[in-house]
Amino acid sequence: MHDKCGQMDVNKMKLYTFDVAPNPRRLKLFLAYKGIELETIAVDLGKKEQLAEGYLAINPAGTVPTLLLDDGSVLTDVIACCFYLESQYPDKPLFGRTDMERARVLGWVHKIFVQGLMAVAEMVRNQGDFFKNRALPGPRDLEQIPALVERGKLRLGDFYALLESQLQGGDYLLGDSLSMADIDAMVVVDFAAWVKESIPADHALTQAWYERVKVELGCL
Ligand SMILES: N[C@@H](CCC(=O)N[C@@H](CS)C(=O)NCC(=O)O)C(=O)O
Repeated sequence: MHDKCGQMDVNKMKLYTFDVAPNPRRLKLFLAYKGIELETIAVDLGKKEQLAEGYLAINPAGTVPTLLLDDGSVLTDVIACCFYLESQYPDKPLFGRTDMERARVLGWVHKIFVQGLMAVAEMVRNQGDFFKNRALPGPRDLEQIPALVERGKLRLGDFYALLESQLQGGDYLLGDSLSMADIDAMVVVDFAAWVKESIPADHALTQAWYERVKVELGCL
């Protein structure tokens, strides 16, 4: 829907999501920080609602979140949803203020997804009954590979080392202000708690950063 000035009314969007899962949580924290309210429809992953025919017709990948725009466009990746919403709601920027800052935030968001979130996902999904035959998200059944739990743990250790090293440069991952990179990295730390992993005790900069970001995002 467009208003009289031809602007798209972004509040007519619908968000399909399941707040406790890590990717939806990235988006939830982004929305909360920026004060964006959207109509939200819960897709219960515990009940495998993401695999229901009706939902797959909207997002064939069978993942959450999915952002459905008023014109029928669909965005199925957190980074795409956030990047789009940032352009519609520029206040309290989470992707920097200049082209170079935007590029740096995107680079870190990518790194955190691949090296952090995927490392923990390897650990979470390749053990236990809940993810039996569901080792990757989406409609395809895939067997667990227990060796990936150990590999995920090693990768997570490298990820924590990366955070500690980056935080030598400032209070936040990209200098002196909060960005999407901080939200994503905090979500990875909390996701790792699902498999009883935490920030190593000797990573003082990361410990302090985690507490700071939690307060700033109202996650107490
Ligand atoms: N490409 C998506 C990935 C989203 C994703 O993997 N979401 C998980 C929840 S964290 C999911 O929907 N899992 C469904 C399943 O396990 O079948 C994004 O970046 O947002």
